[in-house]
Amino acid sequence: MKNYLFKNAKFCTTATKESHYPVLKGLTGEILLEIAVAGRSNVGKSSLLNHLFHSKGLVKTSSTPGKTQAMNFFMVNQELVFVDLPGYGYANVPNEVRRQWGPMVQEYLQKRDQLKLILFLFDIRRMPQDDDKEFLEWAAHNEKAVILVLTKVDKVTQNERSSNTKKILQAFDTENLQYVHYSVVKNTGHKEISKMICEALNEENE
Ligand SMILES: Nc1nc2c(ncn2[C@@H]2O[C@H](COP(=O)(O)OP(=O)(O)OP(=O)(O)O)[C@@H](O)[C@H]2O)c(=O)[nH]1
Ligand SMILES: [Mg+2]
Repeated sequence: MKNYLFKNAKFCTTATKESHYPVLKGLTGEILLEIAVAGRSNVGKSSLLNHLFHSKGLVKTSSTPGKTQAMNFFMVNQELVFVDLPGYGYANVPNEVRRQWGPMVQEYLQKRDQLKLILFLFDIRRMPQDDDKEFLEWAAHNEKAVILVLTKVDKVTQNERSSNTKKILQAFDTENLQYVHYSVVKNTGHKEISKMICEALNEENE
C-alpha cells in the first residue's frame, strides 16, 4: 500500500472554472490524484488543511463565514493534491458569489477526472439541511468516494458526540458512509484521517 505523507505543502493556484484548473504532475510525469475538501461555510475546511499539513497560515482561515470564495489547489510532497472548496450555505456573501458557487463546484465535480476523494466536512453540533444532503447527492452522482468528517468535536461532550453522530448519519441516510471525528483544537482525528485517505486512494488505484 502506498503511504502518502502530507508534508511540504505548497499553494499552487486559485481557480473558478475548468480552464484555470492546474495540471499537476508527479516526479515521473504522472497526473497527481486529487482530494477535495467540501462543506458548509465556516465548518473548518481551511483549518483542517492547515492541521493536516502541519502548517500555520498556508491556507487562509477566518471566523467570518464565506472567506474562501474560489477553489484553492495545494500540492503535498509532489505526490498528491488537495483542493479547498468554497463553502456553501452562508447568506451574507454577495449575491454574485452565491450564484456562482453551484455551477463552479458542479463543473469541478463532473469534469475533474483525477478527483478521487471528497472530504465532506460537517459540524458535529448541527443537523443536515437540504443543501448538505444535496451536496452529498452530487458527489454520489459523480461517483466520487466520500469520507464524512465530523468537525469541531471539542465543542461537545462525549455523550453528545455519539448521539449527534448517530442522528447525523441517520439524517444523511446513505449506506456505508465512512466517517471520522475531527478537532483541530484538540488534535483529534489526524492519524485516523491520514490512514483513511491512504486506504481510499489505494483502493481507487487498484
Ligand atoms: N473549536 C474549534 N473551532 C474550529 C475548529 N476548526 C475550525 N475552527 C474555527 O472555525 C472557524 C472557521 O474555520 P475555517 O477553517 O476558516 O472554515 P472554512 O470551512 O474554511 O470556512 P469558509 O472558507 O468560509 O467556507 C474559525 O474561527 C476556526 O478557528 C475546531 O476543530 N474546533
Ligand atoms: Mg475556507
